[in-house]
This record gives sequence, structure tokens and C-alpha cells, in this order.
Amino acid sequence: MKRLAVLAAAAVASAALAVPALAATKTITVGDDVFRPKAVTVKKGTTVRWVWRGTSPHNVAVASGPQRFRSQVQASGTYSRRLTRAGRYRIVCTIHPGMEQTITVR
Ligand SMILES: [Cu+2]
Repeated sequence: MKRLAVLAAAAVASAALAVPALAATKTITVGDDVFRPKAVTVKKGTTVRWVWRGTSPHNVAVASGPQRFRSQVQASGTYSRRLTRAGRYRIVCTIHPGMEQTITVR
């Protein structure tokens, strides 16, 4: 019985550790031809995860911002980046003019 209690305590402790990591992820939808939400604010260190939901190919590229990155052109799947620098990121799809979003990192 004592061993079970120790295992349970360990499970609770690891679950508590997992919560902050989950909280620090923000999911963005990549649609045809729009990012949802169009504007979002996250805390520094948040991992932003773009999820392709449309049928056309798109990419995720920083047009201006404290960090530069660019995903491949893809029609499905995901792309993730951890944003470690505060500031305003203008994100665009380089294929579709006007397909853009703003991410503010605080
Ligand atoms: Cu696009």
C-alpha cells in the first residue's frame, strides 16, 4: 500500500509539472486564405503552433518582428515555433497577399 501511495504522489507531481508546458502553447488555424485568430497576444516563451485546416498550400513567414522564421509551403500538418523575444510579429503567407496576422509577445 505504501508503494502505491508513492507512485500516486509521483504521478500527481509529474502532472503538475506538465500543466505549465501545456498552458504555454497557442494554436493558430491556417485556413484558405486566412490565419485565425488574426491578432493574438501571448507571453514570452509561448510555443505557437500553426495547424493547417484548409485545402490550398500555405506557409508561415515572419515579414517583420524580433525573430525571423519561415515554414515550408504545405497543405496539411503543423508548424511550431517558440517565441522567446518580446515584440510585434507580422506573420504572412508569402503565396497569398493579404493573408496575414499579428502576434504580440509580452
Ligand atoms: Cu496562403
